[in-house]
Amino acid sequence: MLRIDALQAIYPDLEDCIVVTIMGAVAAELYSLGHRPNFFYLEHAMGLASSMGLGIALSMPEHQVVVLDGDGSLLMNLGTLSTMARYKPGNLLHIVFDNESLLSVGGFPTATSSGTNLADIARASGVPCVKESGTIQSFQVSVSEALKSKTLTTIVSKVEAISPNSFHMDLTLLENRFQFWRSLQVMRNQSKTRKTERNK
Ligand SMILES: Cc1ncc(C[n+]2csc(CCOP(=O)(O)OP(=O)(O)O)c2C)c(N)n1
Repeated sequence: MLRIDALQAIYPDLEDCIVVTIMGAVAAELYSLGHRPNFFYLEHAMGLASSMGLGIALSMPEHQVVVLDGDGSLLMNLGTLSTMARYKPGNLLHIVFDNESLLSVGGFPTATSSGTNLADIARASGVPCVKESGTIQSFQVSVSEALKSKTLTTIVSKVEAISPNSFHMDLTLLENRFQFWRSLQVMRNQSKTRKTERNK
């Protein structure tokens, strides 16, 4: 399975979600499908996309957050699984694309290529719903079920270690940062207005 095909299959589901990705290949692929102000591509801070997604999910419980992670990044911050499991935000979906490699920096093999099972680690960490998928169809179904379930879910999806045609993104980190922050503000204000309307 190619990660770009998996992303394309779930792209419509992501449109209204708050999306945080790791840097490199997955960021470039999502960007190539169409950037949105509610997408943040976390540069430099390898391993921390899930931590950032957790913080947003906890502070914006009425909004769905999706984190697009990688095996190398998750292996650098395995404690994130225990922390996510401790707080269990039902509005957080954690997707791990496991290509068994540090693809974005040349393709060095990671521990998942020699037996480490990230789904098992997520289960043992206490993540309430953990799924594994190796086909586009099962991936799409898992994502759509997770988004409906209101249960913290980690989906580990094996993908081929194939780089995007281009890593170019015509968006600087700072521009992305301010645009994303404003987009979260708009979402927050909209839900405040809806709450006020309901209470009238
Ligand atoms: C602390 C830190 N170490 C190393 C890097 C360099 N680096 C950037 S992306 C990357 C690989 C990420 O691997 P993975 O999460 O498996 O995603 P993939 O590139 O395979 O899609 C590395 C090592 C970094 N940005 N920060």
